[in-house]
Amino acid sequence: MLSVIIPTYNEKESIIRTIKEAQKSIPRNSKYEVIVVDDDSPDKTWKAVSEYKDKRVKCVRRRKEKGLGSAVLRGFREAKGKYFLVMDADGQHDPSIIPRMLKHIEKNDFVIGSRFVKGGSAKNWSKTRLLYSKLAAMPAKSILDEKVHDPMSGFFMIQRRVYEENKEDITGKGFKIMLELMVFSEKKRRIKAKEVPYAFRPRREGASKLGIKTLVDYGLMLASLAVKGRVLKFVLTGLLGVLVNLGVLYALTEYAGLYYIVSAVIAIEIAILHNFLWNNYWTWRYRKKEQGFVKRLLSFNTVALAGMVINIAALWFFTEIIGLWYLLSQAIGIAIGALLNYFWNDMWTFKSK
Ligand SMILES: Nc1nc2c(ncn2[C@@H]2O[C@H](COP(=O)(O)OP(=O)(O)O)[C@@H](O)[C@H]2O)c(=O)[nH]1
Ligand SMILES: [Mg+2]
Repeated sequence: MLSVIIPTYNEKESIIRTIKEAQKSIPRNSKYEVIVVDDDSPDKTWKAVSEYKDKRVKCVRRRKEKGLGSAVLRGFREAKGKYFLVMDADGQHDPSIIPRMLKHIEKNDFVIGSRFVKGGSAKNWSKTRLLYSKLAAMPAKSILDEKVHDPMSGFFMIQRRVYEENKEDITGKGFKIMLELMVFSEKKRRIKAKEVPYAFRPRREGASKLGIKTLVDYGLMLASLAVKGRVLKFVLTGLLGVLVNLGVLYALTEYAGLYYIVSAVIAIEIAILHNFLWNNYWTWRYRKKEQGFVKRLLSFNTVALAGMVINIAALWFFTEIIGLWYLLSQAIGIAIGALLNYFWNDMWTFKSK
């Protein structure tokens, strides 16, 4: 059975049309239910839904809780299907791709309605809006293993088990539930996602609820997901690498009797190799990597060394030219080096296939 979950807030004008359109798109022989989760909308969206007499359609009217993310989670909790589909009420998500989504869901964990793969579009968007949207998607892509062009899509289908596996972790505070689900899934196993293109349509009635606050929430959510996922692993690896570096430096100098500068060069290289192995087998573990092992190793090594040069350059620049205290300059240098390493490795060394 397919459970279609539609969160609503003040969508009286379009909800019924959206439900009808979705019903028409679901293949005749498929069992389904539609669950509208409404946050006690002042325009009485809940009433419109309950007056729509169809046993397969139900409305959850939440009186206390508010928010898109938690509404979708509520829908998941109510859902009885093997597959869950989430879509907007406002007509932006074209349900005619549902049959294609259903075709792919058996073999995938996520099937994503995508504006940004071939065949997909967001025609009524201005160039700037499109650019913003793609920019906002970039950090989201970098915290995912699976290659996804539209990680912020609100139109997606999942296997029920994806929800079951992650229901303890997921908060619903952010409004990008799919992204949250993907990040938490990828902490547990390799996932498979398929993007199905569709043409994003203009909102039919009413107004978007997303404003500046949403943007801030999005930033916070990304930061928290990053810390819980890949970025934390990357930082931990780096810290462990420092210990390895110091240990090898000490051992080679004290026990092997090497000149300490020679020990340091060897220690740096060993620490880089150490970091590479952790990042390859842990931080970016589940990503299907495009480059072979040796190429990855060389790429990782190159950016690590380049990062050190840039670190020293920044130390010099901020101390001599800007006049900062040298330890502060060094902290800035380390930060710049770490960012360079992270993004280089994400976009190049461990680039996804
Ligand atoms: N239950 C519930 N639904 C919401 C809330 N905010 C937005 N929605 C619904 O979530 C969907 C997406 O919201 P929308 O404003 O269209 O976002 P946009 O498409 O990004 O502009 C629509 O169906 C909204 O009615 C909320 O706080 N609670
Ligand atoms: Mg919308």
